[in-house]
Amino acid sequence: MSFTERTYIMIKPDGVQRNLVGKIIARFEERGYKLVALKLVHATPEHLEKHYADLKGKSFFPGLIKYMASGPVVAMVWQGLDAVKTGRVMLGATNPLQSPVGSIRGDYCLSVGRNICHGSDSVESAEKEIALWFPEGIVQYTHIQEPWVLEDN
Ligand code: DAT
Ligand code: MG
Repeated sequence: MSFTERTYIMIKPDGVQRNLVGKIIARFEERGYKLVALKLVHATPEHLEKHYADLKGKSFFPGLIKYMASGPVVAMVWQGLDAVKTGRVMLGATNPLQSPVGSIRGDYCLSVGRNICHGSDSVESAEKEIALWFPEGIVQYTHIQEPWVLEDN
């Protein structure tokens, strides 16, 4: 577990259309994570097929790509202690109906095919996803809250 672990978090087109961008960003800010990259992007199907390459062949894959390409997404990288695993806990389960209240999916959505957000499932996937969505690199800066959030950092 690293203080500087990074995860790729994405607000999907339904999250953008439903005006949930600010609320989702606020959860990561308030938890103590550091925003190190962010952009609004209308991704092509080809780009999304790379992002979801491990799901190619699943029956829902074509619908997933169509949904993800249907409007802009907010692509972000958040950094901090245990960012990958804790980020997934903050999102909730893949199926929103199985997501606890208090998680993002548990509070804001109902359907697996409209589950408003994405989070990397491992440090290795996070590295690949960050390279795919931010080939220009992430932003380096000192965040003034760090010593107030992380002990002995
Ligand atoms: P997660 O997004 O929780 O990492 P995943 O990587 O297994 O889940 O799947 C990626 C997305 O694909 C998921 O957020 C929604 C969609 N999806 C997964 N399983 C599905 C299913 N059984 N039916 C419809 N869409 C599904
Ligand atoms: Mg996944």
